Amino acid sequence: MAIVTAQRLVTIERHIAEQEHLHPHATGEFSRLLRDLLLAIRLIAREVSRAGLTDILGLTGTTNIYGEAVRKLDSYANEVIIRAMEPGGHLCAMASEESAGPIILPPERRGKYILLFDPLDGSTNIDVNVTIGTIFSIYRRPVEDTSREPSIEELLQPGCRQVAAGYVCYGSSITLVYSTGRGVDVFTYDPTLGEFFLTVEQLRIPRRGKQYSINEGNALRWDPRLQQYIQYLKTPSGDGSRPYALRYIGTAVADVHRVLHYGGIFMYPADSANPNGKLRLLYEANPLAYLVEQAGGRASDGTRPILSIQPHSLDQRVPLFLGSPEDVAEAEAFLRGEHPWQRSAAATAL
Ligand code: P6P
Repeated sequence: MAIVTAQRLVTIERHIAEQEHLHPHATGEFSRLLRDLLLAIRLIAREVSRAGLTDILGLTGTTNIYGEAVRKLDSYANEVIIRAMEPGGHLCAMASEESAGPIILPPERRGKYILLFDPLDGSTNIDVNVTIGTIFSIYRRPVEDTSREPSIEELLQPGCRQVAAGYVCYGSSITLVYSTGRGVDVFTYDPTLGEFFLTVEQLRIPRRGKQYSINEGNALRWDPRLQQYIQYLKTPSGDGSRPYALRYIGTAVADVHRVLHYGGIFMYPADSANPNGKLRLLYEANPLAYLVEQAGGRASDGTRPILSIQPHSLDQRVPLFLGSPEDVAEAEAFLRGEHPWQRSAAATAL
């Protein structure tokens, strides 16, 4: 499916302004929130692009709340986003995968939005120049009352309540992909101008792809029906639609970015060692699922739509299957044990 590149010379600021009049209750506050976030993204992009030249690679010598080693760029990105967003008065709260608990804004700077983010996804890839990313998710506060401190329940909204979500890929080029509920648009950063230009308008994911993305190193720990699905993808078919190619970068943002453009399926499933998978529902799965669905794709935990899941904690993990609608539906059929191939001789030979 041809990717329609944008024909207009539109910066993201112009795009946000154009979208603003489309929002039923546009007050400009949402636009200003996005502009504050863009400042943080520009600062992170600058540090990522010169990480090898400044003393910002490597470890901080500290660990995060999950006991994982924190890298300098992780910590930098987290601080930059928090500091860029605090003064604007658009948020009542924010929460980061890299922070111990939610950051509640004081009454004098308390707005109606909630920002959840993963400041730097794929940080184990930082020191070897492999694509990493920032993921963000924006909700409205259920009840606007600046006098009342936001409760944790207000941050635990299902992904279907997102008003916007996006990610940035810091790779061969710096790409911002975001949606405010009217499809997905892609912007490419020109560091010489400090501008994000619209490069793909209304991105649509192919109905089916020919690539699958999963960490095969965990294969022996998978559910047998998932093993059957992966074997099915590897088994040549008469019509040439299989085998699929395996592509796995180890940064969810990068793997999902490829699936959004080329189609196919990205999976981080549960396994015998990780009963809920590895990826965070609020900071990774929800924003990525929102974008994939806005592009015409499908995202589930293997049985339920990701965006329908009621979160019970900020850092909960969830199995993730997302990508082309036909591929994800096929994976779900295998997980239910209902795919015809599972009854064939090939499958029983496993
Ligand atoms: P594994 C990066 O650390 C991350 O959180 C995701 O971006 C990525 O998809 C996943 O972990 C990779 O995990 O276990 O395959 O190394």
